[in-house]
Parts: sequence; structure tokens; C-alpha cells
Amino acid sequence: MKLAISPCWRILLSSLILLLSVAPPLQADDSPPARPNLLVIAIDDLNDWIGVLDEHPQVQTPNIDRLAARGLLFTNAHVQATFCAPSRISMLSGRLPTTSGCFEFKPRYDQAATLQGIAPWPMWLGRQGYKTYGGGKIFHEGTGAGWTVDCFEQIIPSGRNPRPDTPIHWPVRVWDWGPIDQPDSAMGDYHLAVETGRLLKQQHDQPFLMVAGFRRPHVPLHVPKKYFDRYPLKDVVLPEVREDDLDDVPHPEVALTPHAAPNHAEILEKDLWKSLTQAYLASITFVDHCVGEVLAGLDEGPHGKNTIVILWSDHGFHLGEKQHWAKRTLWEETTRIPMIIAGPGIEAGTTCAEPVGLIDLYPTLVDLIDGATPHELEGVSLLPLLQGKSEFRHPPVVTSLTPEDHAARSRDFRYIRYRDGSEELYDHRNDPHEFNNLADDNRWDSVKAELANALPSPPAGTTEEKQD
Ligand SMILES: [Ca+2]
Ligand SMILES: [Ca+2]
Repeated sequence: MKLAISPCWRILLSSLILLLSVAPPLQADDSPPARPNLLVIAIDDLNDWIGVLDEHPQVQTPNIDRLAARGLLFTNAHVQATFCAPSRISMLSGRLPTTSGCFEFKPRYDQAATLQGIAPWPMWLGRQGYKTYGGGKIFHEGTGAGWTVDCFEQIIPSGRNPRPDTPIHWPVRVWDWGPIDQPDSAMGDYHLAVETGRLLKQQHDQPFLMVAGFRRPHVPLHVPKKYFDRYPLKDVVLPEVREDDLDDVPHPEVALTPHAAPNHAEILEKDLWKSLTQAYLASITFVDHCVGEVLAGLDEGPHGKNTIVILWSDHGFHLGEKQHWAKRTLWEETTRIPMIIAGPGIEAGTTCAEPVGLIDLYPTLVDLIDGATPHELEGVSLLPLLQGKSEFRHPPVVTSLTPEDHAARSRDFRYIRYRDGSEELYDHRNDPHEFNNLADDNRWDSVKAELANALPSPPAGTTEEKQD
């Protein structure tokens, strides 16, 4: 039977055929995903002392603050492990320390049996067609070793910062501090910043990932004198502490694991608290200057409008709070970090108080380039928050000190449970310094139970993987 088509339908049909032949498919599997460039700025040992987080009244970080003003500042961001190596492994793999068993300096990522076949996100981005550049401290093993070489074309070959010929304040060289009589250009961090800025000003023929990993304010705290001059010693404001703060900490011998940092009693005895705090502040402002160099390269080059900038630190830093120095605790001073994501599609000048973690970075990157999840990722994509979906809720974020000692942070509370079952609970709505442990007050039992539910189960056998 021949189908009769009226002239009117004939015109409509031919128009439709013409439209289909010239118009791109509305939804096709092979349509190119949005592929923004990615600029990642990693800072070593930077706690929450940046201007926009308002945790120290004197700290000067105009460039980091400027970046925050351009995008989304996470005001409740936390790490999953409490010092450099395991924190970076967790962040780069998308796996929690309790899954990978990586809690210590070793194994390195590329040598961990539990992470075989688990590509760190820089490697994964390379497989997605990204040109990957990296410099400075990204993996803990440092430039020139392990996967820092495998994952990136090197921005600079080393990035080490100079040290004075003889110690200035502290006999252990790695923990010394004080001004050095050197220009910015002698600093490896500054060299990395300048070269990253130079790369950002160039044309690139494929989408790129650039990771600049700065080493300050990690010890030793030596930076050029002009940064110390910004914080006159006599005026340095010390962190707010309480003499009796540890009295309600149930397990101080675990909570305060001994490590290479100075003992607080010795710092007090030698009257060095202000001096060491000054050096930390000076080092922050120095690294902020480096961040400014990188951002200037981005702004002066051709990629400013199609590059997403992500800034984070690998953990916080105690400066005498709870009579402790540096890291390796389950308190806010160690776990809280600055985290900023800025770029196209992200509303400028916004903040987010949801608890988030470095573990969320990998799934967020997957979503930002519209990729397919490469392996099981234990974080949560932050894309809804970047898209302004303020109703989005993130589960409590977990930090692990060892396979048996963990903390969970919600919007308002921190809960810590140690290996013997002892607990701490802090209400950040009225106790931001975590002075008052509420864990023994049964009025808070439901809050404790909810947060305890977020913690990993006690391990069956040990998951710790020690190697010499
Ligand atoms: Ca670190
Ligand atoms: Ca206390």
C-alpha cells in the first residue's frame, strides 16, 4: 500500500530530515565532555591560619584570600591521615588509610601491595588525555623518586629550599627556624612558582593538569628575612590555649604520639614560643607569595577562563595547642586544612561549612572532567557544592591516626575514639578550640552514637604495613 502524504506533511518531513542532517545530535555518547584545565596548588603543613579562615589575627595571605574570593572556600575541610605521607597517599588514591593500610612513611604509594592497579589521579588524568605537569612535593617521596616522575613532566627538577650553614634556633637541623639572608630566587618553592607561572602563560594543545607542590611552611622554617619582618617578634600573638587542657583527654599517651617535633615544655623553658610562631607565620606569607606568582601566570596567560584552580594543604599544624607541636593528632589543629576550588562555573566568594575531606578530591576531579570512575573511590564528589546546591549534605568526615584511633567531624562536632574505647567529644558551636571534652556527659549520647557510626570498624588483625 502506498502511503499518501499531504504536501503540508511533505514539507514538514523534509524540513525535519534537513534539520537532522545538519544539526549535531542532542545527546550522543561520543560528544566531547567539558575538559577544563586543572591547576592544583598543594601546600605542605599549612594549618587553618589563612586570612579568610580568620584563625590567627596577624597572618597575611593576600593571594590565597584572593583565590578564595574567586571561588568556593571550604571552611570545614579535613585530612584522612595526620601527616604528610599517608595523607597524600589517601588523597591521591581516593582510598582511606583504613583501606590501604598506609598510615606511616612506608610503604610508598607505588610500593603498597594494597594499591597495585589503583592509579593516582594525576596518572588517571594522563590516561584521559590530559598533559600532566608537576613540580615540588606532591607524592611524599618527593621529586625524582617514585610516581612523581611517572605521573608528570617535571616543571622543575628539584624544588628544595636552602638552609643556613649553622642552626639558628634549634640543634636538630630539620626542625630549625629563622630568617635566611637569601632572595626569593634562591628558594626552591619560589623557583617552582615562577616556572609554573611561565608554563601557564604558554599555549597548550591539549587540556592540562599542573600540580605545584610547595614545601613551606613545613619545617625547617627558613625563609628570607623580609617575611619575618612582617611579624615583629615582640608583637607576635600566640594561639589561645589552656594550661589544664589535657586534664580531660582520656588517652594522652596515644593522643600525643611522640615524634620529631620539639617538646612544648622545652619551647617554654627556652622562651621560644613567639620565635617559632613568628617563623611559621613568616613561612605562610612566603608560600602565599609563591601562590601569588602562580595565579599571576594564570591571569596573564590564555587559560584564565577555562582553568579550575584547587588549593589544599596535606594537614594542619599545632603551635603549642594542647601542649603539642606540629601534626599527628586527631584534633582540629592537625585535621583542618584550607581547601579552595575556583574557576569557571563556580560562584565567586562563596563558602561551605559542610564537613569535607581530601578524600573527596579524586571523585570531584572525575566529575569535573565528566569521566568514568576508575576504581572504587571512598570520598564523595563535591560537584553539587561547586554547583551551588546548598541542600547537599556530606557525611561526617573521618581522620585516622592509626588503624585503631579515629576521629569523625560533622558540621558541629568532633568525636574521637581511641583503641581502648575512650572518647572525646567537642561542640564546635561554642568550643572552637576543643577545650571541653563532653564525652562523659550522657546528654550527648545520641550525637556520639551518630558519629561513632561513621568510624571504621576495629580492624580484624592489623592492617598496618611496616617496612624498613
Ligand atoms: Ca605535610
Ligand atoms: Ca580539655
